[in-house]
Amino acid sequence: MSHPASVYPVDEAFAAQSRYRREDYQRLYAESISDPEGFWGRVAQRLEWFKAPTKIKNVSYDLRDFRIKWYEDGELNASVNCLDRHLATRGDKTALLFEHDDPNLPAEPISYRELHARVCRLANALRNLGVKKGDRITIYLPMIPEAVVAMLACARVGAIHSVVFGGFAPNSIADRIADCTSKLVITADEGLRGGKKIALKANVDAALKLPGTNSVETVLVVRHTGAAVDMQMPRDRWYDAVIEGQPDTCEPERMNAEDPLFILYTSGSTGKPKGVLHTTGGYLTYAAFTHEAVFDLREDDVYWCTADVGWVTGHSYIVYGPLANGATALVFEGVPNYPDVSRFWNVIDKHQVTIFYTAPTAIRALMRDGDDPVKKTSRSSLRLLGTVGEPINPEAWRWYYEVVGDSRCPIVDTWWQTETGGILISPLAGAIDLKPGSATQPFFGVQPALVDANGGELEGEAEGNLVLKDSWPGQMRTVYGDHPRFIETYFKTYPGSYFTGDGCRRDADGYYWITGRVDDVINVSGHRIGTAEVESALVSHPKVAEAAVVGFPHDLKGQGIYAYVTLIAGETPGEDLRKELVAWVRKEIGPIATPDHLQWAPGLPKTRSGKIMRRILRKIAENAPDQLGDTSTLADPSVVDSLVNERLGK
Ligand code: 6R9
Repeated sequence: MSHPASVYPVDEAFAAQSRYRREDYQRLYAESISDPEGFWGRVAQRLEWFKAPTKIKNVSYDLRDFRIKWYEDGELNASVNCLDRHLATRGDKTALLFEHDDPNLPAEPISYRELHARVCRLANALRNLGVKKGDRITIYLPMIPEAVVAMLACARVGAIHSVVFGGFAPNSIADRIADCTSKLVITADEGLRGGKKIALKANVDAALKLPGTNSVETVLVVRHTGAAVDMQMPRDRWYDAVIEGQPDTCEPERMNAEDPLFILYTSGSTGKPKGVLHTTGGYLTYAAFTHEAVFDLREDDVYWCTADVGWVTGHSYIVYGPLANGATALVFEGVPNYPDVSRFWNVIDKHQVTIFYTAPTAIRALMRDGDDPVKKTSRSSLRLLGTVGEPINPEAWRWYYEVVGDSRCPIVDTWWQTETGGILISPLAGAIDLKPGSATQPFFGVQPALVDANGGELEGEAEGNLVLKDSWPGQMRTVYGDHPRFIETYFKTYPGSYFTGDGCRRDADGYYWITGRVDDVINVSGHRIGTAEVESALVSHPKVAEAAVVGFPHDLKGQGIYAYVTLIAGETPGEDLRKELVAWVRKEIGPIATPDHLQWAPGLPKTRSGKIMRRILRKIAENAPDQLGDTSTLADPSVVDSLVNERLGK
């Protein structure tokens, strides 16, 4: 590297109190690799099992004999681990601390005892509605306590939840319902974010009019804003009414460790989102253990992860990890800039938050407003900061460290994926020196490697594609309903390894620096959007003949969405149509997929075999026409000139 990255050595005061110090990390990491059975067998003892596992790891990435199983003869229930287990010792401890969108509404602390009762009531209601072990339930809720209650109630009765982010539009909801044939949907009248209302129930109504959604028998509606909504009887039921009078205890379903816990849809290289399936024993063990180790959790911490439960970060590090650990987790309905840009810091002071975990995109946005909105708050309760979702640029890292954390709090930059269930590469703050922009070192049991395009492993200082050479308990087990796609996507590119889809550099100290996706996935504000999804939304518009979508560097979002659109013959490009197409994509997929740029393309650069050359489109979008590289293999190289001229406004 031309200029060595700065190093922030382990803070000795922090290390003195932390769970893992340098020598612990080295010793335990070595143990976890040389004796995975012994290591993960011991870790699993942190959970409460109906039947403790005797078989720990049963994994083969060999395509002729492929299997991923952890704790396969163990039996447990995730909700028991997150609730019942704490009643004797932590019954009155706050499990969830709910902070409304509106800062003037009182925060609501929910104790472990109360949360247990709420989950049991809903679980009983679900059973009464005919829900059985293995049934799929779609949850489309705002960030309110009922979202957590709904997830845990599913887990209690053995139903597989599929949480759909509240920012998705009816089409996306319908696709996700159809793919897993959900029997029941849990939603709310409306969501509320930054004072703006989101018509959740109306979106569900629209989704259920779309083909493929007949499996849904019941829609439970949480009354949240109190807005009037259409209730279609007997399908739609008020949440309050169905839990009314239900007992506050409920027999948990005995689940095998490898029984599914949830499905979470995520974007991949192809048009159709993948239903990432996680199972019970391995996932919960991994979420709980990583949460405790990476965040250096202590009994009296007030832990706040700003993610939404619609994403995997919300699943593992708002719900399952923290609650399995008996922690106090803040649940925040709002947004960072409402009612003003001090909201995060005010909430931290108000609830004396000690651990704060957010996304680089939020940090960059808040950094733009300067130091004053931060400095007028105290933040003295904070002791550890974290980031997740995308690479953090060193400038934002330093601002987070110096201004938000007053140069007192270590930052854990945690790299992981929906597929991995939990954090795989991250500092342990008492053990590993920090470097701004690097996720640093692998967690226990995790074996990252870098490979070149031919699959050859790169040693030492190198840059390549990031693979993982062995399994960990939190690994996804399949793509719901499409096991061949699971194998194809993750295990065929580099035989014998799991392919992450990320590019990565390893420096001379063995630190890992994620460089971003190497597939056709765009990371917009930490959310994964498949280029193919946006393309198919665009071409479904009657005036569009063809579309190509790429990512481009964006100051706030990390990456933005850049769409090239070819209209059908006879249609004229214009500002109105541009707006119409952008609105169309929002309507088809949801606001998170809104294109930032839409450029008219009389033609797209294609190879002679008709493949769109995205590499070239990316360079044009980046405004780097001098870096287009070889265009001689194109069927019609002149297409490129016209796109470049249009981009440069010539
Ligand atoms: C947890 C989550 C996964 C993709 C992943 C990578 C990017 C996540 C990162 C990071 C650099 C980090 N990513 N954390 N890149 N540094 N600390 O975000 O899951 O939504 O599935 O996204 O996000 O590209 O492959 P998911």
